[in-house]
Amino acid sequence: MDLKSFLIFFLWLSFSFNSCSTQVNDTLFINSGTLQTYNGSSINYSCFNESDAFEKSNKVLSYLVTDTVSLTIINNDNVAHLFKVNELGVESQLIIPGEQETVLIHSLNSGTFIYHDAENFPNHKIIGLAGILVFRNGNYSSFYWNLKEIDTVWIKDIAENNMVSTIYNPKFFLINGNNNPNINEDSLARVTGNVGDTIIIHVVNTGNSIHSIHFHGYHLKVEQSSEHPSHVGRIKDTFPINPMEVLTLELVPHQPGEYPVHDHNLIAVTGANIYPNGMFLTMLIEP
Ligand SMILES: [Cu+2]
Repeated sequence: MDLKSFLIFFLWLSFSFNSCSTQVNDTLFINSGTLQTYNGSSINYSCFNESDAFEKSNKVLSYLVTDTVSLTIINNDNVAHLFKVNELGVESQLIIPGEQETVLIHSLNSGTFIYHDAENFPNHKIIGLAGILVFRNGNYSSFYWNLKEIDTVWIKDIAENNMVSTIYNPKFFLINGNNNPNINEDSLARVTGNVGDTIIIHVVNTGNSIHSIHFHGYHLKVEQSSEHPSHVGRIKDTFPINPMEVLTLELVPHQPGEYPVHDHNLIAVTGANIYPNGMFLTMLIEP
């Protein structure tokens, strides 16, 4: 490219970037609270929430690829935290208790990402601090699954000694902090739509175990796989996902009905050894 063409290209690039980029301001609050299990125990848990009220699910951050996001993270906890998105090179300053930090986030490509607390890693992630970040090309029907299993002994070990026992034995299996049967009340998780719709499911694994999601009734297409880019385009019904991996899946339902979707690793459809529980919900597709 000669100098003149380069300058024209550069001016075009600056113009298109400036004219399309939108500044978006957003806020996350780091809160600590408790998760209630179905069998009555309370688990200490922390999340990135949208207000200073503790919620058991990390806020889904969803933006357009044309957005430049100024995200302020407020630490309501009594220990320091650090906000990080590995794939986008985003990392905050250390956020000390009672203080806040702001990061700028921008992605040239659409996709699903994990944001998490990188301070005292992985302990702060284990106690809950990891959520879904999406950059999208437009508005479409989207659902969000943050898969995470919980070993209550590890949570207690971290609270008391800031370290974990060597044996990992999770008993609770959650999607967005919920488990079967109440999981179907989570409108971010429960897939609903009509035959012929294009439905995107953003799946992240913020736990420590491998999960393998099995869809009944439909085959889905891999749109993005952070660990296995060569799987993009594959159409199938079971999707293994490693810890800290993300998947973007496309579903175009060909038939109406209510079909189950669940972890094929069957320990994950239990809760404290009782079945059915855990990562097990249904999809409702109307004609
Ligand atoms: Cu199945």
